[in-house]
Amino acid sequence: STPRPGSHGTLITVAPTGAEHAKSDVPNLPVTLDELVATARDCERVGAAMIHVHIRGEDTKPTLDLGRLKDTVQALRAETGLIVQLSTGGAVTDPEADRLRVLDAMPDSASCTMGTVNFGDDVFMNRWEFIVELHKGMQERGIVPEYEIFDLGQLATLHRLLDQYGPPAGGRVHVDLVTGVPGGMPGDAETLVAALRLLPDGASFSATGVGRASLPVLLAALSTGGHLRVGMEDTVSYARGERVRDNAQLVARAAGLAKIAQRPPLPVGEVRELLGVGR
Ligand code: KMH
Ligand code: ZN
Repeated sequence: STPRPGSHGTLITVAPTGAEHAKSDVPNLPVTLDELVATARDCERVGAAMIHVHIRGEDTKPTLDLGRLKDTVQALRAETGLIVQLSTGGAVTDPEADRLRVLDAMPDSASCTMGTVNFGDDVFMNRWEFIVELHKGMQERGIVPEYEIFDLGQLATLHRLLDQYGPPAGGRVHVDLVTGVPGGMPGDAETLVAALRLLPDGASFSATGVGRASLPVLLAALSTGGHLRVGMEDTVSYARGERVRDNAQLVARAAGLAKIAQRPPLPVGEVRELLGVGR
């Protein structure tokens, strides 16, 4: 079969913070700008090329404050060579208007979830009209989307979006398969393979497994030409009974396994080409 785009090497994205873990439960979670920049530098050093960013306020709670988002993009650009992807998913409680406004921080890339999904005890809302607004907002601003897929039907929505509203900024389609969320698709190799059959032609993909799905999905992604997303947004346990020390520990493990799979971490320049991200 045709190799997937960029599949001679591996894009490693780090998702260091997320919106779900409380700093009080996970004291080593990066929540300040200094902590985020330090983590980003460490992760870049061991093989990450992109960072998926959720930020926190002074109170350590998730925020979509535009000024803070702009400062974060600027600091990450100044201090690292990483591709900066802001989350438009935010926290499950964030209003649509705030999530759309994230685009005004002008990141290189932004996440764009392809449908509503039960999310543990909560609901992560993504109405069709909202998805269209996000997609168009990114087209207008030249921001490259990463389409987040939590369940198989969301890939059908991605086809509908591209058919009706055309290709994203940058002209490439990149999908992140987020598995193992309670309410979404399970984190196992069989489900990953089922998802791949539904990808748009020529699309690249990364995969992530939440919690204990982390390693099985990482290995399945490596063996199917996919890319990787790892980080404390998705996993705070490194092994049974062992907490993650820091994000770089997860990136280093992913990079090591990617090398063993003969698909070493892609340098940022190649990832920019792969995703159609300029600078
Ligand atoms: N925090 C989740 C509700 C994204 O970043 O785009 C949504 C999420 C997806 O993390
Ligand atoms: Zn996220």
